[in-house]
Amino acid sequence: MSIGIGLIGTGWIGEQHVHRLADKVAGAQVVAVADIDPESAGKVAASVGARVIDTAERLIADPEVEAVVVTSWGPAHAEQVLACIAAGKPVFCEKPLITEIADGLRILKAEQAAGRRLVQVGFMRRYDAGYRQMKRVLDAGEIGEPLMAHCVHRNPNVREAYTTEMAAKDTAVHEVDAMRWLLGEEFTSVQTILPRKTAKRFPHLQDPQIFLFETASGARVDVEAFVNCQYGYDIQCEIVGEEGAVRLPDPAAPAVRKAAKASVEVLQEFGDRFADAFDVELQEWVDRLLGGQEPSGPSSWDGFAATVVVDAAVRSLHSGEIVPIELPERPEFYA
Ligand code: NAD
Ligand code: ISE
Repeated sequence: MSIGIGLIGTGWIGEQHVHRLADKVAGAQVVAVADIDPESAGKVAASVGARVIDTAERLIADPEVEAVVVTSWGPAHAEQVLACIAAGKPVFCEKPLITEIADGLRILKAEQAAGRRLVQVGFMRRYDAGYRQMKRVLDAGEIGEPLMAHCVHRNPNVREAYTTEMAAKDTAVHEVDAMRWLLGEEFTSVQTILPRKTAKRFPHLQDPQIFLFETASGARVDVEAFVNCQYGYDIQCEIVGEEGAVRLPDPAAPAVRKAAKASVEVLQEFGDRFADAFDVELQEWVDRLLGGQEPSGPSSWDGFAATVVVDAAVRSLHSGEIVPIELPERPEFYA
């Protein structure tokens, strides 16, 4: 048994997900792709024997497409997800679910009106083995009540099109989701702190940035986003509780001892660091759909809440002030 998948947006991650779905995920068949760049769509479609459909709207309506993966650029996500909900088709949407808060409210309303969960958001860290181990330790109460968390998100470098606001919206948004999930509570305020800028950046960019969050229980979470660190793709996380601390393990790698040094390779790409997490994320999504179940991963509410949080971080970036984070009450539908 397999499910027919249509994918919208055949860029960097779209192409990776197409191959993941075609070659690794059991029970998935990529039947069609769409992209505003027909050349890109044609190339990716040909590599897996899928059809090219000329618009996202027609792909969503296509009878062979039973579920949709959205990997277009962020500002296009909301309308494409809303069209999937209107068509009653499950949709896996890469982060961010939305770029405008008003669109998030429209998605929450439409999905609740549909009466069942149709949307899953691509926050893949929830599927990473190391983060899942941390979650088990926290949920078992092994370190007592969490008091503080220290997170590091470093990329070796970024494209010139990467803007200062993307440090929150595109990069630290992963920590926002991961920490909401690990701690099981919402953020209530944020302050964006701007350290000395690295010389190894495009001139328009403020890099690095530090986000200092407070949670509803008063825990503090600091997130360093440093996207031109040069040396590799490095994700660190430590949660400190009343009785102990838990730290995200680094990916397993052999330690080499040579020429008076002991060294471990640092990965260079997020595609490599989270390859297994992406596989598990899509496999679990497909398994749920094939089993006739609603998706169990990050929901529309999670996608909405993450954007509300990073939106406040961007306001703090501009004002320098501590900015309160005001989330409406979570609907029972997403409990
Ligand atoms: P990209 O620019 O390489 O690809 C985006 C593709 O979408 C392009 O081919 C573009 O032509 C197409 N597109 C844009 N608007 C469209 C529309 N209206 N209809 C159809 N196609 C459209 O970008 P990317 O790096 O692949 O990122 C895509 C999305 O995935 C972004 O939202 C990004 O944040 C997310 N992403 C997530 C992760 C992760 O770690 N989970 C990593 C990378 C990217
Ligand atoms: C990118 O969009 C991602 O999602 C990566 O996981 C992140 O590390 C990077 O900073 C973002 O630009």
